[in-house]
Amino acid sequence: MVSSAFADRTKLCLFDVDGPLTPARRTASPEMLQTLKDLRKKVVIGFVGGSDLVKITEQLSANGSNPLDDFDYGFAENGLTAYKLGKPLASQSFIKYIGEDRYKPLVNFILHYIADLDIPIKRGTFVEFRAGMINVSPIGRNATVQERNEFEEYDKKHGLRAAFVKVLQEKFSDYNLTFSIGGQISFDVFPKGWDKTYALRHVEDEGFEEIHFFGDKTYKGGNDYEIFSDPRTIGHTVNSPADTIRILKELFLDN
Ligand code: M1P
Repeated sequence: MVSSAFADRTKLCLFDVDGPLTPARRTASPEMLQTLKDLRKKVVIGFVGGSDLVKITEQLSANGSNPLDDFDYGFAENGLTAYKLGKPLASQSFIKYIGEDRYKPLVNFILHYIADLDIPIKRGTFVEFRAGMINVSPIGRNATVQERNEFEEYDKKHGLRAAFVKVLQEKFSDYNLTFSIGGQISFDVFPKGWDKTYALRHVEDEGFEEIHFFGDKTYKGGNDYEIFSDPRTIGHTVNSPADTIRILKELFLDN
C-alpha cells in the first residue's frame, strides 16, 4: 500500500529535467508546467536531474514559484540532494566519500589536462564542486547558450569529452568513480552507484504500484541509462518536452 502522504495516488512519474521537461539548460514552457499540474492530481511526480538544485530551480520555476512545492519529490545531483513534499531527505557528500587526499590529485590532473587542451574558446569555471559530485567542463560553465551549442557540435566531431573521460578512467581506475556525459559541455564525476538510480532509494519503500521514468539519454553510456533500465522502473525514452507531454496525455491524462 502506498504511504498515506500521497493518499490515493498510487503511481509515481519521475522526470529527467534537460530534454524531457525543458530544452537543455532552458526553462520549462507554460504548457509543460500546466501538464505537470494536471498530472499531479492523478499521480505522484518528481524530477531527477543531474544538475544542482539552484540550476534545476531556475529551469522549473513558474513566475518565481519553487519547484519543491510543485513536485512531490525533488532530486538534484541524481538524488544526492533530495526533497519529499518540500522537506529535505538525507543527502550525500562527494568530498566525504573521496577524501581530501584523493581529491587533490584528481582535480589537479583535471585542471592540467584542461589547461593543455587546444579548443576554439575557453570561458570560466572548469570544475564545479557540488555536494554529491564534481562537474567538469573543458570550455567552462560560464559559456553562453550559443557557445554551449557550438561546443556541443565541436565535441560531436572531435570526441573531446569521451577522450578526456577515457584518460581519467585509466589514470584513476582505483577511485571507484563513474564519469558520465549527460549534458552539452561537461561531464559529471561521482562514486559508482551514485547515478540516477540513487533517487530510487528514497522512494522504494513507499509502495508505489508503478514507477515511470522519462529520460532522453537512455542509451548505454547515457546518464539516464541505469534508472531507465532498472527493474523497479517503467522507462520511457523521449526526445523533447513535446514528446513527454504526448506520452503523459496517452498514459494518464486523456482518460
Ligand atoms: O542534466 C544533464 C546535465 O546538465 C548539465 O550539463 P551541461 O552543462 O554539460 O549541459 C550539468 O548540470 C550536468 O551536471 C548534468 O548532468
